[in-house]
Amino acid sequence: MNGAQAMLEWLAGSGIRYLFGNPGSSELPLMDALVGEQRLQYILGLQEIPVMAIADGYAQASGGPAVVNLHIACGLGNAMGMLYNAAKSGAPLLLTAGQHDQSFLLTEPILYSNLVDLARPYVKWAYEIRRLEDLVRAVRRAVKVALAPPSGPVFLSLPMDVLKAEGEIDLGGSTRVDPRLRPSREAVERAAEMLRGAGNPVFIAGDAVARGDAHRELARLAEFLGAPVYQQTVSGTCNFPSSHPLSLGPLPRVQKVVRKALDEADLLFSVGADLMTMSLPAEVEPVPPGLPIIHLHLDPWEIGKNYPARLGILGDPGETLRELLQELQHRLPPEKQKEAGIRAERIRRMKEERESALRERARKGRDLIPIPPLALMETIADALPPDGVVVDETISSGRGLQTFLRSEDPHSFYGMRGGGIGWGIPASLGIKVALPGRPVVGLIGDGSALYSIQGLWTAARYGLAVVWVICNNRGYRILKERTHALKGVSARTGTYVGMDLEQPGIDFISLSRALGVPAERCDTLGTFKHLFHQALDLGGPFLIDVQVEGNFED
Ligand SMILES: Cc1ncc(C[n+]2csc(CCOP(=O)(O)OP(=O)(O)O)c2C)c(N)n1
Repeated sequence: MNGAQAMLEWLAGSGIRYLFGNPGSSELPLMDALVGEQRLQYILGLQEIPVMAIADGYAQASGGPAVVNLHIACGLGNAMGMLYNAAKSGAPLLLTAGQHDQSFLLTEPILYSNLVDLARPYVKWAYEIRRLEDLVRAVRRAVKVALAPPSGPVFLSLPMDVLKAEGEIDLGGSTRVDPRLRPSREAVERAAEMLRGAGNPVFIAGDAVARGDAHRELARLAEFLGAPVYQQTVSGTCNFPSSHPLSLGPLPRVQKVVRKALDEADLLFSVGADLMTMSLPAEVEPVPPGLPIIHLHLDPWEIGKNYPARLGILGDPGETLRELLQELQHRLPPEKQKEAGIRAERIRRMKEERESALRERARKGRDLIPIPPLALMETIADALPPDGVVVDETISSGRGLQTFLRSEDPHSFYGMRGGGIGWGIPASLGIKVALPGRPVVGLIGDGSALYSIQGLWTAARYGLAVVWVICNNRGYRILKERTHALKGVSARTGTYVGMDLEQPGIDFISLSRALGVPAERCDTLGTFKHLFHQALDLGGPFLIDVQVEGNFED
């Protein structure tokens, strides 16, 4: 066996079924070893942005690990933005890149760089394998580290001489670390005592809830205490079922809105959440000063990161919430249980009022041309099959989406945590590979789509039935809105430099068809509904270019 064959043998033997990549000459021993390999399918992306984001989507939706192979310095360089996104979402993935033969490195051959240094800021562990004897140990360790909580990408550089070297190789097994960490008895008792004393507790659910499959446990505790549940700002998954009567949806990245949501709380329970990712600084602090916080997370970095946690608990959300509920069931006196019931009823009514007000706003736009994005979001949410999976890179068009969506299970929604656009088209492909039985719909801004449009070809090549809805406002509306808010020259003149995608306009239909994906354009919600249903039934990839309103309200 040579190094490349040993690596594939180990991966296949550990149950890994896909290798996502884009090759170059330093990866050729690996490409050669893939010939005839039945257990591992190579999925080709036409540039490293799509490759990395496909792998990120796959890692998140499958639980990982995703395995990626890229081409040396510039291949890795192209992937950095999406590697950043994957690191932010804690995607368990093994990123590899070929390296030149080690005897050659000092001469600085073409495309050479120190790959470990390049990858290091965004991975949990980075290493260049120097000897064939170390290969299996390094791969096994890398996969273990990627999966162990807090999960995330790892990097291995694979010099060509190691991939080509031959020898006796003991493949051994693999190590998986059980992540279901339980907190101490004392921590559970203290948390129960704080929650018991609260008159107005508010919960924020983070991605660790969905990852740990703890919706049910969180719902039970929220019901028992009559606490509203918000999802963290910039959620990567569905952290709490949207139809639950205590679900008040995701917190927006707007400090003053978050502050309003938390102002009346007397206790904040952050369950597996990041407190809190914002886009721009603001004068208002989103968390009221002095608000007592219980912060539960599997990642110690997140606990008390920005706001002091009166009680920080390292633990698995599901395991901890189960114990906490048991403890509270012993402690909560009947009058407190009654108060919880009254609070729950108030929250349920508030949720209903908010939803019907938003539906009313959407309803007013249903017949307008161009389509107001809010009306489009309502239509999509209502037309989505119950087992549908939404991948969201709508940027400004998606406001209201999560209020309309009936996202029930952790896999029903995926959003971009990192903020590097170009993620949505390819991420939806990786999610489809991981969840082949579920309808996957990618909602993508026209600007974002163009960073990784080659991803469409991969869908056509491998028959991945994703439906993409391009929210086409012919520009970078979010940037226009934010420039406008500066109240400078743009706001006075209505001129926004570098934010229009017109003259020439971009023909998404030709672009999509050229890459092998059928596509149609529509201007009305009626046509959209028709096309959307057809696309969902097609059994192959499809792209709908929806012309939406590009102007924005002051
Ligand atoms: C890799 C990367 N480059 C640039 C940006 C800056 N950026 C943020 S949003 C945006 C425009 C998004 O346009 P579109 O997808 O059409 O959504 P819209 O704002 O029109 O809703 C840009 C360029 C970014 N976030 N990431």
